[in-house]
Amino acid sequence: MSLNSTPNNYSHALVRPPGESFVNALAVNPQPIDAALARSQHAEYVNALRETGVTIETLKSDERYPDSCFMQDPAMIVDGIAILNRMGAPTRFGETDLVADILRARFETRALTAPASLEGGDVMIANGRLLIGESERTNRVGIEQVRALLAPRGIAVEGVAVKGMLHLLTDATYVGNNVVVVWDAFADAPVFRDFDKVVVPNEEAYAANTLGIGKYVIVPAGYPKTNEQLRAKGFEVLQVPMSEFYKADGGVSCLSLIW
Ligand code: CIR
Repeated sequence: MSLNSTPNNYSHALVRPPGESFVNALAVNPQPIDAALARSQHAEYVNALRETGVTIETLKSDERYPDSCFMQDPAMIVDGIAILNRMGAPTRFGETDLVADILRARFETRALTAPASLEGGDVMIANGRLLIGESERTNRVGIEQVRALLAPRGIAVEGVAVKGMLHLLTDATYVGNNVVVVWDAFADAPVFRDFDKVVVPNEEAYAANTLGIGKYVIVPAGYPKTNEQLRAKGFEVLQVPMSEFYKADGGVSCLSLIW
């Protein structure tokens, strides 16, 4: 069976603008965050999403959860079912409940259970393959639970060791047409062998996190070498200012729960 056709045919995105508490978002190297600027950057992100033609549903900010604008993490939609993840970061635990009812109303759902941990930032759906990073946020039990859930549907899960970065998608994203955008240091990983690659140079490492929708790729603004390669492969590049989300270790894929 095919998990995803070529190009990435997404039609829906759920987003949640950052609240005031976004200034307290998790970060490996915390820097002062401007919440108002983050909100205006988020609005530009939503404009870019709109340009791709997806239907956008915007949820209310939730001050209890500083990181809850990163909608990619608490759930994932695979093969028409919604999997409710069990977050790896304790301060983000309640975020799954925030999206559970919305997803139950639209999808058949499954929930991961303790001691699993798994965040959507570790999940790459790519040309009929489902790669899941084993990272500080996603453990082997989480990967095994997804594997067991999807095996009856004929979907195989490939585990990928993730070291020195937050999530698998921090440094590699699938944009459709068999193209993976991958940070140079990670580009030779055997798991990417069969993909066509946009190799992101070290000085543009943040640009490895992208969001490919149809002929478009949403990217953080200011990374010309990556953009040039994407255009050479026929994609239309939509740039979004992301300085405040960068400070919170999040990128453009992280801001949407997409299907
Ligand atoms: C966190 O550490 O959980 C957030 N500050 C960043 C989450 C980024 N999400 C993603 O890559 N999918």
